[in-house]
Amino acid sequence: MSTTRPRRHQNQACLLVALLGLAGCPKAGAQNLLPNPGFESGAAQPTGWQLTDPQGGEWREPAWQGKRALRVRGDGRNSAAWRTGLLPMQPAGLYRLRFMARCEPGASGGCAVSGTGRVNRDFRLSDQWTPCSFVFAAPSGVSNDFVRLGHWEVKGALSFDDAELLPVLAAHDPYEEMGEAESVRNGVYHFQPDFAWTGANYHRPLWLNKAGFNSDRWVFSEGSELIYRFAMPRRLAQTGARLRVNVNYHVAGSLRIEASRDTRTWTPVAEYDGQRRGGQTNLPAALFPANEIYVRLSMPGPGGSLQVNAIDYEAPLEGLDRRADPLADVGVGVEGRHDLAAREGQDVVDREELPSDVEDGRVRGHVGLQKS
Ligand SMILES: [Ca+2]
Repeated sequence: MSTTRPRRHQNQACLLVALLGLAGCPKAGAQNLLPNPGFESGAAQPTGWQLTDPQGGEWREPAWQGKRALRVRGDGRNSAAWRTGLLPMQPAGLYRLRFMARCEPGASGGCAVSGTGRVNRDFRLSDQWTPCSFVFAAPSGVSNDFVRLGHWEVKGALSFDDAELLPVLAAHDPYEEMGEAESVRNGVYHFQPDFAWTGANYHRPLWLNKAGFNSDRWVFSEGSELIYRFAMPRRLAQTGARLRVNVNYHVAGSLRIEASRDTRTWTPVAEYDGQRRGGQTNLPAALFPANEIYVRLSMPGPGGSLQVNAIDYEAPLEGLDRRADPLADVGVGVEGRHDLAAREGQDVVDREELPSDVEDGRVRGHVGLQKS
């Protein structure tokens, strides 16, 4: 295994340069989609931002930069936020929300909340100004949403300054044809996402996103639907598959799990609810062998409310030489939804590479996230 490692990393570096070239020459920077992001403009109120509760905060000094910052305040039992109007976000687009935040002296409990109307991430803050950031996928079919910065059940005050919302490109490792949370080990493909990662609800296999998200779990309500597409490296066939889903929180309703080879015909796989909070199931054998499998999670009927914090998938692959490092020399590209080259002409001004790793007999994918 160790002999393949230097070659892989060298290839990776070359390809990255090529892809950055395709993306065009960086300009001064991509446009921050947030209004008045330093919170310095305005008369009685910061231009472009308003409080959800007029008593829930202030616009005042001290600031991280400039003179003013946004502040929210609570009694330990309530919540409040500053929010923008509707912003022109692309359906299914990837975005990074970044801001500076801190607890004011004496604040305790609760957490900072941040995100849009449909995607949230909590942050625990200290009394020092700290950069906070995460990347998320906007839901499909939603072209406008607001951004909010606030608190949940904090006793005391939190401050925010210098906020930024930028479109992001996801560059998957084209040699491994896998992204974050994907791996092949001993001839078996695994997808084991940790939704607390930098990219929140985004992973390469995510194909349709019509659900809410909070910090590290999907939030399902009436009409929510997720589809993951599991297409294997080198278009290898899956000879079977096993799915594990966990409902970490349940108020009402049920979660329906189905599988498909083509998104037209769906086969029931499982249904989970308050009594049966998830489990591990083999997908129907009639679906295999298959080059790609779609898995749909949806909520039938009205009035449902539940959350899902685990969606693990594994599939044995046909024709892999298990004696070798299984995917060390893959060189065939597979189209991804956020393929960097497919969005040629967009500006790349920054790059964050998340760790990739190679172990004996195991290749783990990674994804780089880039501002555009
Ligand atoms: Ca400021």
